[in-house]
Amino acid sequence: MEAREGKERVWRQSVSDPDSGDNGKTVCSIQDDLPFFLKPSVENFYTLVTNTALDRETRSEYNITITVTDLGTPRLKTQHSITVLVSDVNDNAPTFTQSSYTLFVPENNSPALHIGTISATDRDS
Ligand SMILES: [Ca+2]
Ligand SMILES: [Ca+2]
Ligand SMILES: [Ca+2]
Repeated sequence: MEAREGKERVWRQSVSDPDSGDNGKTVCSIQDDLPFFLKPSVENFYTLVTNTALDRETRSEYNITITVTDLGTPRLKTQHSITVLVSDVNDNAPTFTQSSYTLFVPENNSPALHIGTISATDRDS
């Protein structure tokens, strides 16, 4: 899902509370410092959705705590943790570790003489 623009569905879960009236009504929430939000779908179903593009090379793992609270008195709550792993997409071109190289070779060299080494890396996995 990396690099795709927002609104990606990550997870869907139903919650239930066997009590009646407000004692059985539920509200779900997650931490608000994450690039995800919980969208209510049909009754008692919530969908976890991304609200921005994710970048695996910046952050590849998110731990989300989902809290479900009822509206009774006193309010009762249950928490559930899920881990979201951002899978890799090939969105980085390989780069050389130096922008330019100058190598020296003596004249009258023998064939197959080792002149030097250059290297390149790729941020994708
Ligand atoms: Ca990326
Ligand atoms: Ca790449
Ligand atoms: Ca990537």
